[in-house]
Amino acid sequence: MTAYTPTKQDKFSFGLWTVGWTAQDVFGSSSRAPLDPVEAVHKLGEFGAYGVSFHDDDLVPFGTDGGERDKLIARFKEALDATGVVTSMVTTNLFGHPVFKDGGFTSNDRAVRRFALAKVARNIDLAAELGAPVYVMWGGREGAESGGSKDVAAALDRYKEAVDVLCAYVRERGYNIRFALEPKPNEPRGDILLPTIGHALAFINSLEEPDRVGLNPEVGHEEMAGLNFAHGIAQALWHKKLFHIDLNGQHGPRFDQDLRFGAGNLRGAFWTVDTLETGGYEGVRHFDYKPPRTEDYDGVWETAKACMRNYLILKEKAAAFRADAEVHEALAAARVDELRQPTLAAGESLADLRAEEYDVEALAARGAAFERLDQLAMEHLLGVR
Ligand SMILES: [Mn+2]
Repeated sequence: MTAYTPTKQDKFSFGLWTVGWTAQDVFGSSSRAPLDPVEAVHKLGEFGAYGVSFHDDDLVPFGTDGGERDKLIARFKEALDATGVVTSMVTTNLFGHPVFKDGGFTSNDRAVRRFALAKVARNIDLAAELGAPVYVMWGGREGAESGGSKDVAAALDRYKEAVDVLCAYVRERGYNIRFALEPKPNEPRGDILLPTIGHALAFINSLEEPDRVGLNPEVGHEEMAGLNFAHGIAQALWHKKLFHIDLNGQHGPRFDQDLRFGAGNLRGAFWTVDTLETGGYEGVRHFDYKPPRTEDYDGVWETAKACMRNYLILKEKAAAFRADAEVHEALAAARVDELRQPTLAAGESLADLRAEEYDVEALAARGAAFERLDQLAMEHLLGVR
């Protein structure tokens, strides 16, 4: 249906590592041949994507230097120019190479930490050159499998040191780049530092330049921890820290499935889109998923198109829910607007509340009327309203 055809105004973006994942997993080798980043840009542009994102190593294989590196970057830029696709985000791979087996910023090995910072700084220069407004930090290897191996307080000191040093670098260079931390509870490490949106928000408050740093929450990462993603991003928005987002699908607490957006927890995806569309989020709608190992490249492109299509379908459903007169009645019956009213009136103090007579039994007997409201949302999602 043409109504769900994405355009650049929808601001959809994909990691090169998503469609380019060759599908090796813990139990098996690659099921797809490597994808040329230039082909990925052309395909995604053709489908209506606005941007692409990449890890340094997605574009320039680890260890490639000098003239070869320049050549790879130059042909990538040509693809961007030819398609009008922009670099919407850049990040660093501090997890793939065995040198990062105990992390990058928080490795016990100081020499590894120094190499990690140098690797990030080099790639920040490339991000600035390509005009990427957001630089993501996913510390997938920053963590531990065992209790005694990691001094968590020292690790957080080093994490803070790394982010502070990089904030200062961006400021000194005059780069128009903001950082976004990506929380994840586990996988590949047994336990990862900054495991949830809440942990990362608290960490940001300890930084030297907290205004330069926000979040890049991912649907599956929060749902792996059994958390409500829509609530998580609503809180991130409340703190003005939702700098970027990773959309994908997950079936509850289990391994990181990285399904296409909309698969897995469909009701969660509905509220996620509703929160993004009504909560003042202005960044890209970025997909970070992995086309399943079963698929060839025809299947890969189906999943990429489906991520955008599912977002647009859910956006339409959420808007219809918000415009429905019966929903307005149900919202009023559920006192949803009343929560926006301050608990104390202007000029009142706690003494006024203590002096008031409350009919507690009557208040307790009052129904909340939430189920009718939720059923209306479900019926919009099911397509019967
Ligand atoms: Mn991600």
